[in-house]
Amino acid sequence: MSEDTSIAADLARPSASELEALAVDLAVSAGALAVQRRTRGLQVDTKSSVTDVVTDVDRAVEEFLRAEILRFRPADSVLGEEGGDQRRAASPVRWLVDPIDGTVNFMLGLPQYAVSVAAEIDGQVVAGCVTNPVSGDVFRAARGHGAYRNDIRLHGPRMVPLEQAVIATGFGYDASHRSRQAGVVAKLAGRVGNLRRLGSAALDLCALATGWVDGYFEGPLGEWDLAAGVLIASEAGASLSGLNGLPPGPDMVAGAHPANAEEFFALLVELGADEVSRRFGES
Ligand code: 2AM
Ligand code: CA
Repeated sequence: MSEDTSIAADLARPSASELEALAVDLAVSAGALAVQRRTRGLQVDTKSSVTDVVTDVDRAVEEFLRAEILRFRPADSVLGEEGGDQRRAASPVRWLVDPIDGTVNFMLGLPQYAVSVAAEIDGQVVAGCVTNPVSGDVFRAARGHGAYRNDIRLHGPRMVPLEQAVIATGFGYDASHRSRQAGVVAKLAGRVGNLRRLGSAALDLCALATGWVDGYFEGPLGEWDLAAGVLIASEAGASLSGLNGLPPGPDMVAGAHPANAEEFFALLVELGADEVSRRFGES
């Protein structure tokens, strides 16, 4: 390969650490934009149901992210919650962005929402950043290089028996699906230490990475909700699964300390968490 060709190949195939650095810049700037725009008031619309909301700020922040990605890396593809999949064949890199994860919290003013930015190479997530622009927390990871919260290395959740474990989960926007999810959670409540429902899947996964919760499960989610958070939790040392031997994905994400993950995942299957998630797609 000539020197010119190999330089071109390097540009087309960036390292995970380069993509992580760009993800951090993008997510931090986008978070600042969300906070600043919120002070001007919000225009709220609904999507799949009356409780599935989107604000003009979600759309503006996604537009900002798409424009910035294309400014730095014009050949890359971008998938975003509000703007859909914009495919370009020229680069192996695809970005997955959620401009605001926890939109209901954002609308209410509850300071638990995030910007999530992840980058895939050839379909594998290699870098990600989740920021909570109100608390100032910046969670990030590059595949093979560990996970960090504001430059503090993360080591994942505690190893505690399930009867002591604090488990986070989330509920969907469809009312009948939410009732079925609550049925699983009602049974789970008596089998684990306690429950948390914080309202942002991306931040829940970062809480798992940090050890602020001992376990997490939720499904279905959007790819943009989970891409960065799953990498951050995995790089911190948590075990992530989609249940029944499947990898974590939009149907289901579950995570815990490796030493009690199998027991936790088996309990979720026993309680029907996987069925509830799957049935949502059929309803
Ligand atoms: P959002 O705020 O970006 O919409 C709430 O439990 C969490 O799950 C939030 O991260 C929310 O993302 C996400 N969520 C809830 N229902 C969802 C659905 N049907 N599809 C995708 N994400 C969903
Ligand atoms: Ca969102």
